[in-house]
Amino acid sequence: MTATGRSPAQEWCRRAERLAVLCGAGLSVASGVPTFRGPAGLWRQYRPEELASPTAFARDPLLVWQWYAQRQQAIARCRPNAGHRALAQALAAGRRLAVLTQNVDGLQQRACAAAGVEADDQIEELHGCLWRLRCTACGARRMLSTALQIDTPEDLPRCASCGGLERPAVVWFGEGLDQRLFERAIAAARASTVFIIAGTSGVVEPAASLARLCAGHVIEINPEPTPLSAIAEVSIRGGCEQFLPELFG
Ligand code: BJW
Ligand code: ZN
Repeated sequence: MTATGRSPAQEWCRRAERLAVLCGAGLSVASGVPTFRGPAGLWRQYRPEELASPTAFARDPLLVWQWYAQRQQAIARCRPNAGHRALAQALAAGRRLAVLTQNVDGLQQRACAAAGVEADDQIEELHGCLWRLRCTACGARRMLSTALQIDTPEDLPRCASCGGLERPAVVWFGEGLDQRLFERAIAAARASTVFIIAGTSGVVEPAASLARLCAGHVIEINPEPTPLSAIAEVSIRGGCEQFLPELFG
């Protein structure tokens, strides 16, 4: 604690000229969205690594689409939590904050919309969004407003312009991140004077390495240690839903 009654990490965040937050699945746990690598990360008998790949989609698009449709249905019932809201409120207050999210659930955007923030230029969806589709044949994109229900091959989503098979517009293993978006994320990480690693296992590259680009204070929020704990000046062993509001309070 400092003389103000705030922790050093709270003081850094309060005074930071430029903040960046790298978000992971842990941020959405309090909303009811399972993490990837925890015990609840399994779907049927598959690990996410076996489904989130271009090879898996080419081999069995029905299986992969059923996984995404089921996740869409579950996420549609979830609400943003206090962690998402703390970031949205900081953006609404005009903080220079870059939200670099690996999450594809769209909950941060919903929190921002609820706070009246149009922050498209401050939220980078590093791994895409499972509410967006992209045609595998012509590349046309569209947004979904409701979750898909996929039982048979006839239910697979098809492109309105060319009839091609659509896929979720997310980044699978072995696929590159959108280059311009990732360059903006690199610039935000380099420019940040405080960098918060919020609810990520820090094992998926290149997103994890963004945390290494900050020359200022690095703070981690995670109930468990991760490979990124070693570069964090402070590791807060707890949930984002409690500690993001505290850091931004
Ligand atoms: C809480 C909490 C609470 C719980 N509060 N916290 C360098 C070295 C080695 C390998 C590579 C490398 N560079 C690239 C690679 C290959 C690969 C990779 O990283 N592999 C490693 C896993 C070994 N990377 C790629 O393939 C990337 N592409 C790429 O690099 O392209 C260039 C290239 C091409 C070809 C060859 C080589 C290079 C793309 C990665 C795309 C990742 N996509 C996914 C799926 C997205 C779509 C979907 O959702 O279905 O993204 S995988 C999955 O992992 C998802 C997540 O965004 C990502 C990160 O997971 P995250 O968010 O950290 O979740 P968890 O579950 O792991 O952790 C949750 C954490 O929360 C835990 O720590 C809990 O303790 C904590 N927690 N409650 C706070 N309340
Ligand atoms: Zn098409």
